[in-house]
Amino acid sequence: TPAAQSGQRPRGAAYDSVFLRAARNEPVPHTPVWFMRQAGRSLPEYLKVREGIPMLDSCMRPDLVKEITLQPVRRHKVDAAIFFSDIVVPLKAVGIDVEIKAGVGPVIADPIRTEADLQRLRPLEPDDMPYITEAVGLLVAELGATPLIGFAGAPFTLASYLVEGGPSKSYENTKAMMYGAPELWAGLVDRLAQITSAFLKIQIEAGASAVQLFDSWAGALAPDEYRRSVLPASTKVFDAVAPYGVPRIHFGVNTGELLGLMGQAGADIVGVDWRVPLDEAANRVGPGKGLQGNLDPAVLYAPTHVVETKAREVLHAAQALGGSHHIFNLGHGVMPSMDPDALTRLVAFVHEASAR
Ligand code: 1CP
Repeated sequence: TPAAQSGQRPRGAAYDSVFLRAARNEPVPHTPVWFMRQAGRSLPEYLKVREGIPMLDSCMRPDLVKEITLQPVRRHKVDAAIFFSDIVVPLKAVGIDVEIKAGVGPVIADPIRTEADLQRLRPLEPDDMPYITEAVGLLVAELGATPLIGFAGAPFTLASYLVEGGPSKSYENTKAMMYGAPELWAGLVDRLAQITSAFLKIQIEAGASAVQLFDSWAGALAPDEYRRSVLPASTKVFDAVAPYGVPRIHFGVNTGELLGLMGQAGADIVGVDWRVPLDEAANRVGPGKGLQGNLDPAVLYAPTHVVETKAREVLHAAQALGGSHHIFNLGHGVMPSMDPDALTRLVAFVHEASAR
């Protein structure tokens, strides 16, 4: 579009929100906070509207996507909404037979293991996901000054589902391809970089004002292997959305050893799980980038005063960043069994304790 080509997007109603100001490293009245997996799973109102509707069907219904995305914003007063969808939705849009099984996760009917399999993975076209464009449009209109974060799965994490056929702990088939058939692997992550870039562009064009790339399982890789086999594809994704000028967040779990490389891929903000303190993460990521995180999600099961002590420690470590440039989050997603009220209290606490 002309806006993307000129590098200029109209400034939406959320432009001056605390979340987007912090993401741009501008002064903020308090640290912004949102949660991964805030949309769904732990909320009774979510379970109610989802009753009897398969996960991927719900992602294709703009009315439901809008309602589910708004639920945690209403309840917790978080500083940003995360779009309700899933990383495998664009794979379904290009014709991959994928289903999300309750209590399991994404399951792929015919895993991709050979060059012939790879040919089934066609590019994602801008008009392939009209339901996403519609849902984002409805949401942005309703959210007003609250920003909407769009997202996608990074090439490695998507590849792990496509090659294994479902969730995995050891990624043996994925790594067998990566080590043993490097050209096939390169072709796979290259196609996924295109699909992921196109999915992010669809969300940004429809009004999402930040994006997060989830490379949730990249922590399974040694830094050298990440640099050789994953970084080029993820870099392509960040480059593809750079012209829009929206903040780009890069997140993974168990990625302490990869934080520097994940920043290098082109992120403006690097997500940190709870295993590395934020001041140390800042050293690894280097100057000029923001950090997001990094309270251990399991802390939410402890009494309120403990949650608050631990949250204060995160805010304190973030001061190594010079005040702004920190977005408070958990080190990974909200767990289904968490008490939603503990999350609501945590949001209020972060706002209060970081007020300046
Ligand atoms: O029926 C249900 O409620 C299914 C549970 C569920 C939900 C609510 C799944 C299955 N996905 C989602 C939504 C979802 N997935 C969102 C919505 C917005 C929000 O965060 O609130 C997002 C951002 C995702 C992204 C996602 N899906 C990731 C990356 C984030 C992360 O947690 O690291 C991954 C790895 C997936 C795959 C996936 N989808 C669903 C599950 C249970 C899983 C993980 C399976 C596994 O362990 O491998």
